[in-house]
Amino acid sequence: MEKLIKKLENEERINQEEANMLWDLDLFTLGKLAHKKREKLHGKKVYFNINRHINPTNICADTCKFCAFSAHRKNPNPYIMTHEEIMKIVDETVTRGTKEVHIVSAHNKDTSWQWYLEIFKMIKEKYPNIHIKAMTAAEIDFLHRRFKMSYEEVIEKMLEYGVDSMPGGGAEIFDEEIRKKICHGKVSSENWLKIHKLWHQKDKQSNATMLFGHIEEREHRIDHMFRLRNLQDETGGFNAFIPLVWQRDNSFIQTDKIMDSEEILKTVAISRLVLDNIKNIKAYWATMTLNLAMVAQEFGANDLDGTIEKESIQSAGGAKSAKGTSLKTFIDMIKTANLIPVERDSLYNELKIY
Ligand code: V47
Repeated sequence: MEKLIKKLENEERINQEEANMLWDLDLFTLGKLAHKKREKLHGKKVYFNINRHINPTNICADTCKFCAFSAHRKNPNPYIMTHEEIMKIVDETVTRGTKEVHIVSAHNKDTSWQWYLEIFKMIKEKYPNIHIKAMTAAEIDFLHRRFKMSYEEVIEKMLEYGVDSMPGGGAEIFDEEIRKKICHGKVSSENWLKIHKLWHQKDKQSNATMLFGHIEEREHRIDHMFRLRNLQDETGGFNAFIPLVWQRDNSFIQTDKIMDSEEILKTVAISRLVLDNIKNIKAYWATMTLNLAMVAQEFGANDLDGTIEKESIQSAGGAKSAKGTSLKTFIDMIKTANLIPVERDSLYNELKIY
């Protein structure tokens, strides 16, 4: 273990076997190593953005067992927004200073591919400066399967219709056995990675998530991180890694395992140490609570995500994030921790240091 710690202190790259050994370190040793790396990259800065989440439909052809947002089974309120309703939300949020709309839909068979993509064109025509982060690899795969379009064609259309960057959703856990149990039929791990690679090859950027705390084991998280690190070596297109803590209410997964804060922080810290080629680790406050996301800033993370305004996916699973948070809350919490609040744009350019 001492050899491994030395290796990390010297910022040498670690292999998968070594990464799996890191779980045996106590939280504070691990946290110290990750924090050192985080400080080297970002100093005392904590990044966030002012954004709005929009989920145009919750009617889903897929049946992911971990999901409480989909209207497929447990959520009793199926909906699909009209483009006018979406535009009204965008008009309102722009007046409040939003700089990014993060648009993620369920996989709705009763729509056309135009319904999905024209949302972006409509927003871009009216607000060319608003960053559109939209279309998870899972949605791209759904349009490909439903409308017999190749991944390349869907991506061309996304570019034509105004998508600026891709969110990291749909990655879940790459291990094929676990994936089969929690989201059988959804985009495969191989295709999730392929879609992001195609997007990066267009000189575009994206994020990568990992859903954890359900039925996966620690080694599956490490495997997930290594598949991302390998692709990032090839393309360099990932902006941020986002470990999403699974919210368990209203779900079809049977497990008594509870993810405690120590395990969440260890996962964040290990991701900072393994993903030496992804600059930002996002402690997504909606799945961690704002308090733990702030603690995570001292265990390797350097970002909180955004103000969100309305959050529907994690809050359906029990998170207290339905109404987003305020800029003032972010600034107060970051300053109280003796860290520096930095508002960023969607691609991590600094906009304002508070
Ligand atoms: O892929 C679904 C996850 C993701 C639950 O790229 C759940 O900046 C926890 O990807 N508990 C969608 N997670 C959200 C997402 C995201 C969020 C914030 C920022 C970015 C970004 C991306 O939400 C899905 C799935 O993994 N999810 N249900 C749940 N019960």
